[in-house]
Amino acid sequence: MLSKSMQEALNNQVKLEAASSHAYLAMASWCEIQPGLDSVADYFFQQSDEERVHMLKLMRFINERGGFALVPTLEQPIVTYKSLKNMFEEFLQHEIIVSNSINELVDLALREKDYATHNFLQWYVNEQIEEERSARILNDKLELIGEDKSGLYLFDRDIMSTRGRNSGKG
Ligand code: OFO
Repeated sequence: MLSKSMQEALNNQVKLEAASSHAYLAMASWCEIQPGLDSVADYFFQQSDEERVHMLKLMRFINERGGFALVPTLEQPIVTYKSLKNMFEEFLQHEIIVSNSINELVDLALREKDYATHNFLQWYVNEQIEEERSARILNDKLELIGEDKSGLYLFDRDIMSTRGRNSGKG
């Protein structure tokens, strides 16, 4: 059985995962209307779907453990970006926020001696290692490419192959 405080903290994480899904959907849509970024758009459509899976996994766990998973209200995310680089920086910052939030949850689970939730959260701990790593690699690539158009062409062409271990997980 979840404590009230753990239930509330997990529901906050549900909201953060939903907000991530929303933010990446907005990134996908923005990329789709930019010339030559079709694969980057696909990448963020998939990323958005993956975040929804993270949200659902949490919701099912909350309900299974005797709590009540709340469908959150969401604000409109950032919908336009001044550059692709700027958008990827936002992506990394967002993942860091999510990782910190997962760490807080793990900390709470330990303080409450809630080992079932602690065990459940390990999947998210591992997931965040991968997500941050992917976001960092993509940011580093864009840093190298700079304004080089052929580099950007290759970045778009190859981005789906960087999803690797992350894709389809849930
Ligand atoms: Fe839910 O993993 Fe990214 O945010």
